Amino acid sequence: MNSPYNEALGATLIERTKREQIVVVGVTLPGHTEDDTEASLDELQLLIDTAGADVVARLIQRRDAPDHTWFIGKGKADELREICLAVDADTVVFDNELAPAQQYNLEKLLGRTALDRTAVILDIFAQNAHTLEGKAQVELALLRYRLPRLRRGANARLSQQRGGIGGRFGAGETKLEVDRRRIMRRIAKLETDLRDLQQNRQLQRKGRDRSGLATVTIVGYTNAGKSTLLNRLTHAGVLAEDRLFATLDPTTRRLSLPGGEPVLLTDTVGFVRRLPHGLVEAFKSTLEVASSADFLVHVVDSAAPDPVGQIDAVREVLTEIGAERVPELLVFNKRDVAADVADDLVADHPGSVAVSARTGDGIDLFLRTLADRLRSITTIVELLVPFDRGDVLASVHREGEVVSTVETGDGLIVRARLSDASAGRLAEFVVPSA
Ligand SMILES: Nc1nc2c(ncn2[C@@H]2O[C@H](COP(=O)(O)OP(=O)(O)OP(=O)(O)O)[C@@H](O)[C@H]2O)c(=O)[nH]1
Ligand SMILES: [Mg+2]
Repeated sequence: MNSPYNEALGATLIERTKREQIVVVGVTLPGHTEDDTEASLDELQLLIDTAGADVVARLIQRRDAPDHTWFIGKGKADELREICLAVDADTVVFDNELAPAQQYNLEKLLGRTALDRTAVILDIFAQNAHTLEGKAQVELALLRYRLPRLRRGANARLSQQRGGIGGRFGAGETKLEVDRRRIMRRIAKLETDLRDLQQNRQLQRKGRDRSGLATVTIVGYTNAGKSTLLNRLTHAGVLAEDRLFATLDPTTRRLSLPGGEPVLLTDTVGFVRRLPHGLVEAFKSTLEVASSADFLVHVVDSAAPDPVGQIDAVREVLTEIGAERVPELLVFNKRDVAADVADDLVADHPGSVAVSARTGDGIDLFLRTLADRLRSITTIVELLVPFDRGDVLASVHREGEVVSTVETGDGLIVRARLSDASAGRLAEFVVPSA
């Protein structure tokens, strides 16, 4: 397509991209290096790209503590204003979390929307939510983010500039009290809806537990290849793409492990550094598939700039959702493009495996390892089964592995490897261990 030639100017005008133009700001606080800040800004840039906007400039400042009013120093804030004018930016995004007052002050000074990383992540989640529950969870997180940021009469230029992430998240102008009440009502409604959905799911899960299958949840940093792995193992047909937070809603498939015992494998939402707390809170019911799982498969992108940092970030979120005690198998993925790194990581993390979910390399070993690990986490319990309870004996055989049986006068003493869930269901027959 030809660019339009402008007679009056005597120049060919290159059409400006329609995407929102963004300046990103990072602050290096004590305990961090400039490299940390750069890496974090790289990731923020990826997040912004995923949200559908372009980063046109970055600014970094080292500080002992955030400034109360501007987060960055006043001089730096003025510099930021100059940069915004020079590149004609629409929006400024801080990598650090801004307090509502800082956000407001910056918007007034800059004459443009000022946002933080949290807003960008919320925006991506909002674009990717598809199910009823996913949408409700995202909306809840959005409203909780917006509530303390409502302001009366923000400046005029801001209310004109709309659209893009800035338009969706800027402080903006509002009929304060009306909006506040409306938002609070909506939050209460969403909380009730989500509780209902969650109860529904718990009923379903109880039904699933009766199947006696172990539950395995795939967790990991966003874009690590979780969905690709689920697809490789079960032909689930889950959307996998080079995009952050492609998956928000859990998908569960049955997977047969070598040795025969099937498990239920679930793929779910990915994690990222500094995942907004409000989002984790809102996604509690979705994230429950991790905390209630018998076992976690933790997928790591070996080709990422800092795989170990990603592992730490994932473990932080796992702790936040109460899943830190669930046993985990580390899987270093994308071995096809980062063989050396993947192999080094395996050497550093005993018991882990390296795979390529894309090519299938290492998948056999992964499945055997998973089967072994699952066997070892199920405990051996002793049950006293009355002779007339053939049904109980049958479920022990179906759900676990019978190690030995001995006949006594009262019934059959059965020693079996059972998952905690199965042992719990058969509690009335379990002989308490001394
Ligand atoms: N080279 C290579 N690329 C892979 C491999 N596994 C996944 N990918 C690519 O990595 C990108 C992310 O894969 P997904 O499976 O969507 O990752 P995910 O962990 O589900 O990501 P989210 O759902 O967005 O958190 C896609 O472009 C995949 O094709 C692999 O083994 N090797
Ligand atoms: Mg996915």
